[in-house]
Amino acid sequence: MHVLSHSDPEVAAIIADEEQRQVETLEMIASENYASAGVLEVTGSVFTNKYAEGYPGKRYYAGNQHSDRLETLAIERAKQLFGAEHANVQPTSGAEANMAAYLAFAQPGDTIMGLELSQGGHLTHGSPVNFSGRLYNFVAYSVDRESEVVDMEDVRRLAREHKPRIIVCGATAYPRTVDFPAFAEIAQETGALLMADMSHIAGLVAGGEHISPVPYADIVTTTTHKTLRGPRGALALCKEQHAEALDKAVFPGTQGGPHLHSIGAKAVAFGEALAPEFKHYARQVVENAAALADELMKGGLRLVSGGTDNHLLLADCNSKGISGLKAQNALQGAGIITNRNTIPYDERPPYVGSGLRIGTAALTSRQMATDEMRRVARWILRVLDDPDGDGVREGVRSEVAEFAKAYPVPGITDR
Ligand code: DSN
Repeated sequence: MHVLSHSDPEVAAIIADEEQRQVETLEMIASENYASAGVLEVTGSVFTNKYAEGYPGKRYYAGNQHSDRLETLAIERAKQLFGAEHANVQPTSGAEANMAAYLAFAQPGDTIMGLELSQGGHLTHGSPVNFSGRLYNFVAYSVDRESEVVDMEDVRRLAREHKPRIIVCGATAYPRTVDFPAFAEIAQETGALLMADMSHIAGLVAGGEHISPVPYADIVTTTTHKTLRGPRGALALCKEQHAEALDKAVFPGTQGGPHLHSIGAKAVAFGEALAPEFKHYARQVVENAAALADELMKGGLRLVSGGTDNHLLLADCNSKGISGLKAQNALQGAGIITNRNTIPYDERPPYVGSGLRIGTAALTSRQMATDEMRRVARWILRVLDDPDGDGVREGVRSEVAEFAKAYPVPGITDR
């Protein structure tokens, strides 16, 4: 911030405060991570200045010889990382990637199936307050009441009954493996296209810790900043036969000029994820989530579906007699940053929720391993067992701040 601290000290001070917050607290929001110094450098590069509507070799503006090199590099790395036939690296967010996928393969009013939002689905998978639910006829499938795992028989029954144009699989608050082969079988049987939104698990897929949707789905969308640890943005992958429809749906269908600074940062992140160390990272994320889950359950916190297969867990705060909102706020007071969520068949409204979503991707980027996760779990339990206790919260907060400072933060402490 050496330039900004002179030219705009007000903004520089806010950024400095945020850096300090990110160093001194434990970031456990399942969709967040720490981008590397390299990713941040490209995000702040001169490519932010350039317009490049179109695609490499076919732009609507001059001066794009280096933009073409950058975007082509990002495309090639994305294809290599996920073994995909075609990649579009222009979507600026997961919502826009999903919008482009629907635009490419469905007409307004067509039927699409997705996981119920309150059970772990995403806003863009058919919520009535989102463009998806307003433009398309979404039919929601559910998780089983007992196991709290996606009920594939429910998916099959609904797909046979409603004959959707697209079946969307993937979730935003779902701790279990997504059964892509089973979804593909149902899509094939009912004549639907299969779309996998792997936003949460993309880093695990890249690292070999979750089955890849790429061989099974017609189209795969993902954000690039969650477990994949890249810049804010998204990516869409598909089979070659769908490439033209997808590209047209991204530009000019839903977006204008591509964000080349983000596309360059995606190229860096894909390069990082192609390196052998990323496999260790992905493995550690999953091991950390399992250790955290084990210690929390030992302390009497019920977890939806009884545990986790991936990077996140969804705690049922009713088991501690409090709401998700109360748990989130108490933990924030103790320097542990999570987010409240609904749990399947929740009786509380979404703004309050009974659940707490907790992820391990960001702490694993700080080199924390299973011993640290068990320690963090014990802090979480101390706070949730006495959410109104100021002394407990303050005590945990100072222990957490002291502990957290000892661990490096990519993009902050290495710059
Ligand atoms: N809000 C993101 C998440 O936290 O999972 C998804 O859009």
